[in-house]
Amino acid sequence: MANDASAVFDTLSPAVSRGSLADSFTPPADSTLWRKNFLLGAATASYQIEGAVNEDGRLPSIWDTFSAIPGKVLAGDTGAVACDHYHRWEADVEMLASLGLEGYRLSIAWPRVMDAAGVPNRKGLDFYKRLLNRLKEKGITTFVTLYHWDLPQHLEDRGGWLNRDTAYRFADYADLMSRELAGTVDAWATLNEPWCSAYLGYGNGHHAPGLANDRFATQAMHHLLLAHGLAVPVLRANDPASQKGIVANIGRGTPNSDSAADQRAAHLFEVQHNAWILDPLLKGSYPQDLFELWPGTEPLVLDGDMQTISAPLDFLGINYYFRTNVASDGAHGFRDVPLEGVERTQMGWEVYPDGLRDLLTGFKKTYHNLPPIYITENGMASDDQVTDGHVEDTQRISFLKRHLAAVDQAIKAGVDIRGYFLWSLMDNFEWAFGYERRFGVVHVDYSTQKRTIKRSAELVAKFLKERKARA
Ligand code: IFM
Repeated sequence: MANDASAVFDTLSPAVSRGSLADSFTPPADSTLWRKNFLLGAATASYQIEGAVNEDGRLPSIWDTFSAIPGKVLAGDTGAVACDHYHRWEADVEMLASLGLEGYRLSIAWPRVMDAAGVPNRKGLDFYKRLLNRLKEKGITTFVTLYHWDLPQHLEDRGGWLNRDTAYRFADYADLMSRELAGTVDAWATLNEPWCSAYLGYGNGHHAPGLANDRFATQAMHHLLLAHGLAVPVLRANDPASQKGIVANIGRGTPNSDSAADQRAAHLFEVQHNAWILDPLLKGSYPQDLFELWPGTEPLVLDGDMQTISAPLDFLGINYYFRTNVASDGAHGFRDVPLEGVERTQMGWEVYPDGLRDLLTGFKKTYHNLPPIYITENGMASDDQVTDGHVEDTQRISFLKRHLAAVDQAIKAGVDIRGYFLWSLMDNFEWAFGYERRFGVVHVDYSTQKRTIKRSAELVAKFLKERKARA
């Protein structure tokens, strides 16, 4: 599976070659991460890296519209060029392979592959066919997300995720993609982080399409989950050999004190962030305390919807970044109480690896039918600079090491975790934060599009090379 990483090792920075940091990154001998079948890869998403928004028949997405509105995205950035991956994909695949990364999670831009009447756009489809075929040639396992937030604008013009019909249009899109790409995709994820699409897009307006209404958020969430449920059997029929799943962002909420009220607040936080997604998928019902929190926000659910949504999954993708410390709030059940003196990233997010372990082990207890898990995103943003051709992203190295250790602990506690994807392969368009926040293990100079492999990626590659040699 892994490729010859010699291209990277020839250029390892001196300190890595000498060993100290490298030795400290390498997992202990008894770590489950040494298992050859534990997939280690990296992830990206279409709008965040592709650019070429007006090329080869791509239609506008809600993010093109939203980012063009002054004040919506930091520094007025847009994804119009991004990492120019649409033109540089071949070199980017070489880079991925040279790092020895075994898996690549990418997403398809819905507005690139079909028009408003559902007619396929051959040029857009061919881009993904070339990309996926090349990844297969390189022996890289492919995880493809159908929807990572770039809804075609023509669908938003008809109500977007507030319109039930969008769920059926999504199933048509899944049908086209799985007929066209069958055989090149190892795992399909229907949606990335429906919580974010619903709450940031329709609940508080921080993301496209920029609407802010609690009732909108819950209805959008229901339609997103319905879209997922409608797509799963379509994917199964068209591409039976692949795995089918969905990607959820999960949040750890810990109580600010031992008081019963704060304990309840932390519970409600996790209901709102986690059970809101996982209960409908795995239990076929919405958690009722959710609507007690926000009376009157129940979505309209039609007969049969919950059965559709809870279609069996082959895998569950989990994205984890930070924890939130919460206290009781008379009005809404919980409020965020940021802790002082804790380690934070460029996003201001607290670094809290135990949260990943604790959530995963908790899910195993709560959901008797928990499918195999892939950590489909984990990583951090830092203000990385290139100095003498190198990027010393020390905090990220430590972050990754500690989160991988948390994954190992969860596996040892009995959770079936099959792989881990770094977010992200390269610095990219971080939504409302534009290009300022750098999540990549590869640095991108946006003025030249030069890629520079950061120290963290070198160390991951070194570990993968060592693991391959031991196999
Ligand atoms: O960049 C995003 C990604 O698109 C979805 N998950 C969280 C990442 C970091 O914010």
